[in-house]
Amino acid sequence: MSEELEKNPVLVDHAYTGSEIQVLEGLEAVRKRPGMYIGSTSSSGLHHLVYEIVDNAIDEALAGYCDEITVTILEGDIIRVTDNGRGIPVDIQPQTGKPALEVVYTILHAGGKFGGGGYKVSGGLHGVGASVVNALSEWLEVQVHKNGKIYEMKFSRGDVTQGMTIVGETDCTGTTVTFKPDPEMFEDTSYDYDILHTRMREEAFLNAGVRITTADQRPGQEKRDEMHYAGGIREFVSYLNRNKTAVHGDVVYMSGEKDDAVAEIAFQFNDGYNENIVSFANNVHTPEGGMHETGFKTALTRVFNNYGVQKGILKNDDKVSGEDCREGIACVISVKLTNAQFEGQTKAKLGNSEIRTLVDSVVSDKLAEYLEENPAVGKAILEKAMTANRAREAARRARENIRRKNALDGATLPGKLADCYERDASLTEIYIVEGDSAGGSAKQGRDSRYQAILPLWGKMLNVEKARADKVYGNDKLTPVITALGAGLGEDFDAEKLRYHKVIIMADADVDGAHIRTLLLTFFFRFMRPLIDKGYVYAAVPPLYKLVRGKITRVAFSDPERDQISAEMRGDNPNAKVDISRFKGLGEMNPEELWETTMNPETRTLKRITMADAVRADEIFTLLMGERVEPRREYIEQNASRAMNLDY
Ligand code: TSJ
Repeated sequence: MSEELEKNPVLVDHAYTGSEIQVLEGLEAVRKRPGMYIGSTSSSGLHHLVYEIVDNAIDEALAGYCDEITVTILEGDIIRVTDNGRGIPVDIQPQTGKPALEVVYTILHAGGKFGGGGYKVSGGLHGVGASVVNALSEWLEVQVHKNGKIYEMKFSRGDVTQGMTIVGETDCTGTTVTFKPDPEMFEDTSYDYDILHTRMREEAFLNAGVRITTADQRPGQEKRDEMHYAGGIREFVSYLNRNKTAVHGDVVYMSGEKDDAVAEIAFQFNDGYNENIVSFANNVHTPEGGMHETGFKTALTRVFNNYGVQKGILKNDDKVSGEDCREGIACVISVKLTNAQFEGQTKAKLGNSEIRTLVDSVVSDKLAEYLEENPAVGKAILEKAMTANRAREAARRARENIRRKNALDGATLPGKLADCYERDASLTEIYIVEGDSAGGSAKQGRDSRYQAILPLWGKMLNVEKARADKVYGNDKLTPVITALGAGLGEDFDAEKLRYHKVIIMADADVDGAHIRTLLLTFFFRFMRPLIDKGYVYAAVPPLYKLVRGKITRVAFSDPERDQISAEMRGDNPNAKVDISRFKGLGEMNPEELWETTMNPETRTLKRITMADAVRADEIFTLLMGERVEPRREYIEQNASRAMNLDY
């Protein structure tokens, strides 16, 4: 940042920032505590930089001046974002004596998403976040097409390296920002195209009519996707159901507003058993739900019960529960409001109670009306809820039977479990291991003070294709349930967990990925808090063993193998390093398994998170659902890499 600004932080009262007075700090603060501004400096923070920039282009679209946004990953993990809006203002601001463009990039606007305070709404604060991205970029360049001219400005780590310059003429308008995230600030600066693509697809659904293109131009991984959804969140719902069978033709859509807030809801039921509600507040995903989801759920249950009684489908005393009403729903809720309060550990839950009232009244009025006009839809959904109700009753009876037999309450631990001595769950780990031979090595190699081993063998139940009553009492899943000791489904109680690290250890091949997916599906559907609390991990076994004389080392990837091999050869180009591929966990002896995959000092664990429920559900459905073709495609495309559920 410029000398003068650093010594003399200014107060800008707006020009285009709306009414509030912004308290400004220097960009140094951003480099000192990046986590405060972008959440973290891990992969999620790195991707966040892109969202911050894109948000500004989206605001321009919401203001009605832009309908095309392109996000490109260039060679070297450089990001370019372009829009066809009016172009960031370039005129000199009276308060600072600087071009507005420079102010946007060099002055930190307080009140960002992570810095506390609220969140901007469409047409509100432009340029929020641009300075943060600038501060965290090794370099950043911006080009503005406006007034028939092309203006350019360049920065490095927040400092101006080229003041605003006219570099050409143009007959269009728009903004292009190109930046390279600073490797000094991020643990890893490589971008994941799928993550950006998924988030941009969300933005395209949430901002109907805006065409968003993502492109990967890194050599060897070129890709391009154009996303444009005139139907907005209706199309989002169709997308959620794309590999499923819908039980009614049309997506139901409702919207309403009160004061400054608007709510939009779209849903469609499929013939599956899962509930898939994806909610947003001001286009920010709220995976932990909040007031908008609560309002929706309460109203949905009430409307269907009233409707059922009124039409004589539900007899007087019969009631369907909220869960029954939501079985098989795919739903998107999008609310926009001023002063959104994000709560919860990850700020992923909407706290504004006025939104509950708004969503509740929109659903109460509009859904009741819709059902009057579309009785076939009402009947289809209600009958599904009644079936769900009967199945739930059956599951409850099955569960009680088992409970009576004492199988699920932890009193009898599974025979195959090699438990640890420590009783404090916060200190213990359980390795769930595929296959008896790997299980044997793990039992011998472990530290039995705090590591328990549960070998699994044989064919695992695919819970996606089974209703809850089949899961209770399944002989492959019962050992997992009893070993963890916390029950499942509605009865799951994380307080009772016997281990706070649940580590899935499977081979690094397609079969291993399959087992991992089956187990994760099970946790996802029946022990969701386990994933929400971050207790589930995947062990990362090495791929290669390198031996030179008495020295043995292992590598987890091809580049690492090559690097270690070079290191082991050292200055001696003729030295022979013997490289072999681990075919599976079962091949490793107990010491090797301990050293590479189980020793907390040297192992790598990958935490499984559910930040993107859409993406997880997509993979689960694809891999586990009825449709064979998309599953084959997915497996063919992804066979070589481990399943990645991180956002
Ligand atoms: F993040 C950012 F600031 F760098 C950025 C801003 C990045 C990208 C890709 C686009 C933008 C951006 C900003 N696109 N369009 C705008 N528009 C304005 O800033 C703008 C233009 C005209 C007027 C006006 O009142 O005439 C007002 C504004 C806020």
